[in-house]
Amino acid sequence: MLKVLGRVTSINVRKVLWAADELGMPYEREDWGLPLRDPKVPEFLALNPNGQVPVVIDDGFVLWESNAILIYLAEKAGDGRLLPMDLRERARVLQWLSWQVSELGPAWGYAVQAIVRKTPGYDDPERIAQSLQAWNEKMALLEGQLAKGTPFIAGETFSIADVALGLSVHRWMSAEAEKPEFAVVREYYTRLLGREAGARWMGAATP
Ligand SMILES: N[C@@H](CCC(=O)N[C@@H](CS)C(=O)NCC(=O)O)C(=O)O
Repeated sequence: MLKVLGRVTSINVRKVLWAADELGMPYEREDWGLPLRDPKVPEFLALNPNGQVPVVIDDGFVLWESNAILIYLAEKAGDGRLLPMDLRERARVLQWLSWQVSELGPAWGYAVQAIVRKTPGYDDPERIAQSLQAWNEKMALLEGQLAKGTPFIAGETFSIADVALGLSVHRWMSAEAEKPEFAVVREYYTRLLGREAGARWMGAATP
C-alpha cells in the first residue's frame, strides 16, 4: 500500500492526501515533520535529502516534492481523471502546478512564517508587508484567470492543479491579515470545498 510520510498540518502533505482520496487510492500515513517528528534525521534524510515532508513510498519506490507526487498519483491512476490525457490540456495543468510552487509559494514565504506559523525571528514589519503585497499580487493573478469563467484553474475539469491551488487559496483565506476581497477566488474556494475530499483537507483545523 502507498505510504505517505508527513504531518497533516503541512499544506504539501495535504496535497497528496487530497489527491489520493479523490482517486480512491488507499494509503497509510506516518507522522513526520516538526514538531511531531524531526525529518532532519539520517533515517528520513536517506529518503529525502531535503529533510522535508511529504515523502511517499510506493512498493519500494521513494518520491518527494509534493507536486511531483501529485503527478505520479494521477499517472498511476492512469485514467486522465486528475491529469488530462490530451497534450495541451495536460500541459495547462502542469503550468499551474509549476506556478504554484515557483511563483505563489515564494511570494507568501515570509508572511506565512510571520502570520500563520508565528515563527520566532520573522517579525520585520517591512518584510511582512512586502511578502503580503507579493502574495496579494499573485492572488490577483489567480482572480484574473478564474474571472475568465472556467470553474477550475486549468479549464472545465477538476485536476491536480486545483488540489495545489485550492490548498494555497485556503492558506490565503486563513491568514489573519488585511487582504483584498477576491470574489471569484472565493467562489472557486467554495466550489472546491463542495468536494468531499476538498472539505476534508481544507477544513477549519488545517492551516
Ligand atoms: N517543495 C517541497 C516543500 C516541502 C515543505 O516545505 N515541507 C515543509 C512542510 S509544508 C516541511 O517539511 N517542513 C519541515 C517540517 O515539517 O519539519 C514540496 O512541495 O514538497
